[in-house]
Amino acid sequence: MLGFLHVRKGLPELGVADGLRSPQGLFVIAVAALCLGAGIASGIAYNRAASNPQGGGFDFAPEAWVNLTTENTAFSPAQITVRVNTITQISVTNKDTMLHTFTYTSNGTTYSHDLLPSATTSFLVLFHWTGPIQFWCVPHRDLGMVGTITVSPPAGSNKPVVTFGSPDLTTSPGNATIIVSGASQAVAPTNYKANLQIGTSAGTAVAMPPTGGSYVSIIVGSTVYRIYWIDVDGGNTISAGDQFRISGNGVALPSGSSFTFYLLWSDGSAIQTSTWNT
Ligand SMILES: [Cu+2]
Repeated sequence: MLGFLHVRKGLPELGVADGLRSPQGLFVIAVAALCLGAGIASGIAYNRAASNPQGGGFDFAPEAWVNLTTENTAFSPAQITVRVNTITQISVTNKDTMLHTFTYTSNGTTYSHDLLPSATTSFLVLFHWTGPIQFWCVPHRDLGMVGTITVSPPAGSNKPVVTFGSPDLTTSPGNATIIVSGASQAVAPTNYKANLQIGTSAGTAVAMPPTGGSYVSIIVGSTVYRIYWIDVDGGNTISAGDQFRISGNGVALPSGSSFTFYLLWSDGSAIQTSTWNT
């Protein structure tokens, strides 16, 4: 034990404050407690010492992975989702020739990771409460180099109750627009799946698109359909007032058909349906 301590003695001691800002190559975990309601702040960061043959480390591994790039002074994607209570490795590949940072504030503590040019920087995050967290690049925040982490509920739990208004075939002629009239909780769209049935033929459920205005394709029979999510309030979650739009693959829905749109939870269980005839 004395020998162990002696070996350690020559190493620089990194305190918590040092760990909050990680230079390239240092693997940092940010254990952040986020409480939206009360705004209670707490956050700690540790240096992962697994690459150090002496001393302590972390006897756990990431359970989920999120990859981003920075290119042309922008994060891509700018909207990412991290599940609550899930150790998640975020890896950011900086394709620019300039330094960027991945910086966010959780409960009053700011965590910042330097992203060296032409390199990939990884760090671990763990959030205990759901909600959105903004992130940005320190040098380029004013240029709009910002993004959002959505901390989402665990799969298969806290399934929201979602209600639909009557399907609307006139707002977007040739398409069906389904307005979300209520949602018991606002969660990221990737927690949902969607499916479509035409007549008696159903497609295969797919995850909803992660960003407002984008769509997923569902094949029913041999025909491709699109399901758009329109994030009316820009909240990055499916919430009351948002819309689903079902269309053909760049064309109008076929006439003389009966449609059913299924909104499903991430485990495939049913949440809400809407039916209409063209
Ligand atoms: Cu930058």
